[in-house]
Amino acid sequence: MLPVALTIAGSDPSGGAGIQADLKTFHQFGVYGQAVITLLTVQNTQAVYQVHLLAASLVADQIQAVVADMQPAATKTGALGSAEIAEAVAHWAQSSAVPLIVDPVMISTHGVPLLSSDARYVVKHNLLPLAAVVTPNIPEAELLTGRSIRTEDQMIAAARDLLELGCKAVVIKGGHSEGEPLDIFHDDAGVLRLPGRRVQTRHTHGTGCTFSAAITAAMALGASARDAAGRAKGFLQRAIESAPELGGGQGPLNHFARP
Ligand code: PXL
Repeated sequence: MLPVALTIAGSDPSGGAGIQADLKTFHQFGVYGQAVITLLTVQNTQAVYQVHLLAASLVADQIQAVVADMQPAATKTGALGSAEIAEAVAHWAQSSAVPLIVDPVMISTHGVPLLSSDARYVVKHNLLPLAAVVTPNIPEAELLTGRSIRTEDQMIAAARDLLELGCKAVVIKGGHSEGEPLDIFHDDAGVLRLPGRRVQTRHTHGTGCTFSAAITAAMALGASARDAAGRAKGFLQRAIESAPELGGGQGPLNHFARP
């Protein structure tokens, strides 16, 4: 049977981030994608011009409609916008038995907020405890833990703080650090270092969405969180290295990269 994965996230009409990146990534991994929209952005590779949140009830209704008909094998969340939407998603996730990957998206590539501060509280206390994997970048991990993160030891300490909230695994993405990027995977079996190679490029739009979508797809195919994180890391490296150089700003990755 074709595995199904569900993304609950914002729309990026330029196709590089949000649900569009998630669906392309699911497809590239051979997984059928369902997509529930939480918010609409008006953006291209150069700027975000508008953000419109959907009503929380409309998000909840979309989820009910698709999962009642086709059970996903894994689910991910991206930009959630408001506390009401985050609560609706967490409420549903409590009754879902499949792995939940939470990408705690807070700002867009261009620095526009995609999560209010009261919604951040809901994500931290209602959604993270339900997650199989949480994938913050360094600024997001700093906001979620209140720690300043500069070193590998600080990344590990932040990952431990997040594990204490109840999630099963954490990947702190090191792309925002100086030098060669190092991601830290941490679960109850310990730390797995995921080193990468820094690519000198401006085409990094949608890296976080694509990474968490790749983890979700790999888990829908039956991989453990640990194996899924390793596979996602390889896919991301190749997708950044072969980015198609589209658009006049921060362009998309190559979603045709080898999974
Ligand atoms: O990568 C974070 C992100 C998530 N969701 C949407 C986005 C972005 C970044 O631009 O546009 C809709």
